[in-house]
Amino acid sequence: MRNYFIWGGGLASVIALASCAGGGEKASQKPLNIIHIMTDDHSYQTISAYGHALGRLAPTPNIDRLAAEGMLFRKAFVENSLSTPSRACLMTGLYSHQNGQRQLGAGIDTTKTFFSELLQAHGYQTGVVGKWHMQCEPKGFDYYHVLDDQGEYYNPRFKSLETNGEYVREEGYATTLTTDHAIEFLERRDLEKPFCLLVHHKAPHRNWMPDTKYANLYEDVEFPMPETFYDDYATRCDAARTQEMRIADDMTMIYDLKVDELKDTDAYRGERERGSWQASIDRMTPEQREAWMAAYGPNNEKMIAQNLKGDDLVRWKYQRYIKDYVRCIKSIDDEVGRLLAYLEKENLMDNTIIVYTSDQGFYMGEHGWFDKRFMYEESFRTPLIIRYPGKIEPGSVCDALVQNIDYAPTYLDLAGVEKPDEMVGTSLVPLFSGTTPSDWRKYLYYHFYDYPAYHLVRRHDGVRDERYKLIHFYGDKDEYNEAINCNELYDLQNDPNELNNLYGQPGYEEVTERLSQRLDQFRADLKVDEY
Ligand code: SGN
Ligand code: CA
Repeated sequence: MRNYFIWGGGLASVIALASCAGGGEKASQKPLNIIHIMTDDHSYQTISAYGHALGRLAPTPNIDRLAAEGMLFRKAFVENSLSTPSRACLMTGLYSHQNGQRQLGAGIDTTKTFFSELLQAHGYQTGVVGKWHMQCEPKGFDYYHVLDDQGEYYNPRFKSLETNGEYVREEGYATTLTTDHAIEFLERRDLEKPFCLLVHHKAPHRNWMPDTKYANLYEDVEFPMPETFYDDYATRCDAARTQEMRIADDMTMIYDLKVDELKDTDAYRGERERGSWQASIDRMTPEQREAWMAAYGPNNEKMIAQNLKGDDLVRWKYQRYIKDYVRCIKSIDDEVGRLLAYLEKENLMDNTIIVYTSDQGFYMGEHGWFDKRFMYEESFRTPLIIRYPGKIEPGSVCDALVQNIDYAPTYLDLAGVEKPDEMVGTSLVPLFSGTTPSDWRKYLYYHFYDYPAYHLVRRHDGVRDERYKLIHFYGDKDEYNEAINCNELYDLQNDPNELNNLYGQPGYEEVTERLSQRLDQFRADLKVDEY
């Protein structure tokens, strides 16, 4: 299938004008451009604007600048905390069971309209760079320069119209190269038309490989472990006990934690781990490999000499994991800064809305975990920052419940394009004023389907309101686990760490009934076909 279009094709130039409310004469005259920056697995805990302890130790000044000049969303969520499903929500404005992309490797219904197609048809120049990861070709883009599947950190392969859709290796670090291609799109654009550009970084996805220039950054910093690191899952359903995403048990010494020196010992978890790691190292140029080993070698030797065991080893794992992760974030932040500097130089800051988000949240050791998938806050939530001069008050904060199905309607709204009837998400534009409309959604629906699969997180759906969350885990017995049909209820106000499952506890009958009814209503209204 080749659904992409030729660069600069002559299309109707129905362009949206930025409204002049507070925007000044200059902004009102220029068409509105859209830049959607989306990282992969970036936790809000590691963006300093969110005020978390990790973000304070590893600051992100350029991303913070977007928040200082725009709006920080503190209750932004995904519908299905996994890459391809999340990207399908972004492109279609539909829930997973509606757009077909329920699991990581299966599904997109390509007959569904992508917002990029509608923007393109209304005169926007559209581009996507970096991690596309949809299970179909880029659809509705004049320009694409995308990574193969998850992409690689070093010397990754990209495909584009220029390579006739063939993947070609490019030398460099993924985060930098992705920004290069974003700037390339901007350089080549038709100055007469507005643009919409999706800048989708691979970082900080597993296995968290930093640029060699940052391989030693934060080495002497001790990052605090989250309060819930040693969660014993006492009040929960079995799902929390049977997952395979624990830092202590499931994070691997070689591929994840980069102790190359152990690859010929009993520490490696089999050929898959060794193979994945070897492939990452083999991709490097001799210079990159040398710089890499120069940074990791001495630190690894130091750790090996200590012969760490038990909890000491777990704590070392945590430090190595967080450090590599925030090293990747450092490059992301630099490259956001480079993109902003380019927009400034090109005088595009006034008439471009800039959105910063991630395809989902991530566990930074909360509940002992890495990865995502669960409906607990750290992975259900995602960072979201929007800068829109003249329309959004600098330094503002939004606490309305928003979700990744809302991006497509928002971008259509900003471009003055009517939202198709089937799109279920809601435009975020009314929130930009700083006041939440009284009829704004009071409940969010979540649904995770990717089981049995990597990390073995059971299927579940649920609802969340301002204060409470109800989760229902379901599934038959299989070769990995017993059958599950189990509920959890959390009071996020009194128990923000979600440690105390209140389902079935006396005193919670009313709230349980209310949330159960709402969950049933979502399932019926949205025609959900499994739960
Ligand atoms: C890979 C990772 C998993 C991760 C999925 C989904 N394993 O399979 O840890 O959960 O991607 O991530 S790895 O050994 O290949 O690194 S997602 O961001 O694409 O949803
Ligand atoms: Ca992801």
